[in-house]
Amino acid sequence: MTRIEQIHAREVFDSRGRPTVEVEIRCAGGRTARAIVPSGASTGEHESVELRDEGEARLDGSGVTRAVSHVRGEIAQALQGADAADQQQIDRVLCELDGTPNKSRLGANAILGVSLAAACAAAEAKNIRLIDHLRDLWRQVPSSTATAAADSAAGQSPTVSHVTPHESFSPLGTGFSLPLPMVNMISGGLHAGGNLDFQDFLILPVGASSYRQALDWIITVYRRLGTLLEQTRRGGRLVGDEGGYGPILESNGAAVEFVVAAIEAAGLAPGDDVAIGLDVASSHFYRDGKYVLSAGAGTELTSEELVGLLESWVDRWPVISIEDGLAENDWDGWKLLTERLSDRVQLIGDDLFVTSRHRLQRGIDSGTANSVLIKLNQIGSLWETLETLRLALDNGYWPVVSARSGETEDSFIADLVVATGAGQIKVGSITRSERLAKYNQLLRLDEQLGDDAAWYGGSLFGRIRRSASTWKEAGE
Ligand code: 2PG
Ligand code: MG
Repeated sequence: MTRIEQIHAREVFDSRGRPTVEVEIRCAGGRTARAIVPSGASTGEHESVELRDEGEARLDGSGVTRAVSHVRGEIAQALQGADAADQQQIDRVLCELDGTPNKSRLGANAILGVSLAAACAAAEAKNIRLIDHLRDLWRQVPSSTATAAADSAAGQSPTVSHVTPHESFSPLGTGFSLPLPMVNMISGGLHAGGNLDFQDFLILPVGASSYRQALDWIITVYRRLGTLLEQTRRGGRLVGDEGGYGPILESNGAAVEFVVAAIEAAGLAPGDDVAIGLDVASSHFYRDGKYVLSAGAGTELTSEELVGLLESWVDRWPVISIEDGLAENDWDGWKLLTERLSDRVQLIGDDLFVTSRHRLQRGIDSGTANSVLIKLNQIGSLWETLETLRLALDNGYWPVVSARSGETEDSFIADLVVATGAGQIKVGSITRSERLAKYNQLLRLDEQLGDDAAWYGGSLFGRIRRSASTWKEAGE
């Protein structure tokens, strides 16, 4: 019943009105399912390649008709009759057919669309929930040591690491769990029209006792923040690509102050109830070895100075998570950041690792970062994404499953994060339907799974979770 009978693709549009790939797969027996591929704006240079119709006048070359025709042609032919439930084999065929290390021939958007639609179609054909099928797949993913040994046998990067530089929360990855959401409140960088350099100022409801309570808190903080920003009269309620506010403020730090004030205005305790996260997305303002900040008076910082700035923020505010604090190729800067802050902060590599297990392995071997952002379209297939997730958990790195700034109504990652028990999700703000598609699906799963799904909340941060009094004292 899971034998693939037909693969179809079409061009649809994402939340920024940019074309993207939708794939529909029909299995024997007639069950059909589809998936839509997301797209980033602050993309890392090591990401898999999203194929666009560059050079064409239509939609300024942003169309994806070439990727779509690859699905309808070569890919459909290669996978005719394949077993949609055998994800590893499907993704292997896709990667081999493409034949490049970064999926640039057929396009990672074409490949991922097929990869995800296969998983959805297999669930349909088996007549089970997507989440149950994803759990079946997750259980099939070998330990990272076995995968590395297979690489080595195939003559590829034979690194087998036994280093455990950080310790994440051990129940992660072992059963269904509802993720702690990390939610964008204020947007800057490439996602908003304001003046802030840092891309995301987020909140993590670490003290919430359930997923639903976490959402209630987030929505309340978001509303209070809107009221506070409106009073500034400088782009107050205007929003960025992910629905976070995109104001003009006097400095990047002022954004954190507003978020802390909004948490308090919501009647919650900064640090104990709701902690702060940042996505610095620093690769986009890294030029010639310097971090060039333009908010406020503007300044240029060395890696060490930027680490010092971030450390001062961690002392001053309840910052528990920092993503891409340093740029994608600044491994030395990252090392310093890790040495200085990994005991107190979740340090997420996004552009740094691009969901590649090879880049993550380099991070593990060199003791860099302690967390990895997991974005399906960075690597471009479901099976490879699961392998990276496995590698992260095997080595004590916190995984954070993430959407892209260009999203759609597809809620696949909500099922993925619960099925793998990865622990955290980052989907953007709490407004706009392409974001709510995921939050609402998590509400459904929460209800359906009941006691079968764990809620770890902030306890997954273990020893790095500090109480409000700790950061207040340190900042004084
Ligand atoms: C990020 C993502 C999502 P983009 O940097 O983490 O916020 O942005 O999809 O533009 O890369
Ligand atoms: Mg990022």
